Amino acid sequence: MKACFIGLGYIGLPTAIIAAGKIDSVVGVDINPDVVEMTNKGHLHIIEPGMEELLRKVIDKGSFRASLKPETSDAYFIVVPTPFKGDHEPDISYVEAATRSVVPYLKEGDLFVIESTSPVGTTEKMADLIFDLRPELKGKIFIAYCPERVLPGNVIHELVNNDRVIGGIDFQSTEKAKDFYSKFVNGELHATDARTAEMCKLTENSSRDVQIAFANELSFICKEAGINVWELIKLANKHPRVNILQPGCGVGGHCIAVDPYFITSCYPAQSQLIAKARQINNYKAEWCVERIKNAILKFELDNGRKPSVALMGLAFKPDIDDLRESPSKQIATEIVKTAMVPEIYVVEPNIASHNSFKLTETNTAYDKADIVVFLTAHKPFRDLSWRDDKIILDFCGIFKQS
Ligand code: SAJ
Repeated sequence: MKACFIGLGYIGLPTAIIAAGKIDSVVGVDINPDVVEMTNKGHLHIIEPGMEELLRKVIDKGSFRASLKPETSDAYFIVVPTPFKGDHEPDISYVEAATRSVVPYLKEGDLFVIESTSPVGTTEKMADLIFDLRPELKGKIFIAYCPERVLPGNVIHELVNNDRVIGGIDFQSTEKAKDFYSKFVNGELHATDARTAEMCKLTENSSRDVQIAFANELSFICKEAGINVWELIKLANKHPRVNILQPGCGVGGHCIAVDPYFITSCYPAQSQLIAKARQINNYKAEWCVERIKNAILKFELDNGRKPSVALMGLAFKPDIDDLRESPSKQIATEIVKTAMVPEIYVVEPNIASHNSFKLTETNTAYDKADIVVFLTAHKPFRDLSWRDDKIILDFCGIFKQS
């Protein structure tokens, strides 16, 4: 059995490596020559704990190799990005290009799977494309969609143990794809059709976005009502059937803040709640900026001098070094640019340096600043003690005092 993975990013590379631990031969394809060279030398170009050791193992075993071009295989996996074009419209041109790149290699009995997050109908579109170019393969190859659900940082465990949803363009395709994934997935493999599998991925991340928006909306209401939102949510969650998430600075990363648009751009009239949740979560960062600016103004009026400000955390969620689409970074950028204060200390304990922010160590910033703004709930911040001599804006629940 030989498998070919197109796209060696945050999902494609780990999946190819883990599959190579269980099957004879895997070729991982990427258009970036640096990625291919690095990977073949046993170096990981992404950050994922434990993955580099696994990469070296499968290279030594002879079951994994990276390449710039696809090769004749028994199964092909499309794991490339689906970015936006225009106003949050999904752009499936990478999926299409990756599909075109494997079409010449396809033969009777092969399996073709899309893993990339995709708008509903993409798998059927790619099936049409394949059969347009290779009509003799109609009914003779197996085509399915199988989204990933792993949490970055815990990929080795989740890739193997999470349940997966697998949807073929027909029953035989679903079964063939299930058979492949069963070689390295211990979680249950749930069979469905391609459109449901595509929608399932979008639904999972939209559901979380909507739930976080509810928590963020409560934070706006509680600020007006003079109620501690953290205490409110803790108490409401004592109800046996209520489970409210936590408010924060907004929603970041490359998944939850992105995938809902795949629904809203295709079904605008039917997705009012999902669209509103996106707006609320985006607005949360602006609301935080306003509150910081107001606190600076009030300090100046009360003390007759401008305050120094500490901005604690840039990553999009706690205890990681990933700043992609981070609302904390967006807030810090805006405050550094517009707040006319003598000193701003930017703190991100998970990275050594940053090209636009001068970073300060956690305790130094906490000691020196008049106003301390908690943006991301990193562990070193959670270890700090409350200080009555500071103005603390706690947007991510470090002390949960206001
Ligand atoms: N957040 C809150 N409040 C909360 C929980 C999270 O504001 O109570 C914020 C975080 O601070 C962060 C954002 O939400 O900015 C997203 O973080 P996350 O940990 O919820 O999710 P991701 O983006 O790291 O990974 C998600 C996961 N999806 C779900 O939990 C439904 C993961 O399983 C998916 O594989 C991944 O998206 C993906 O690739 O789609």
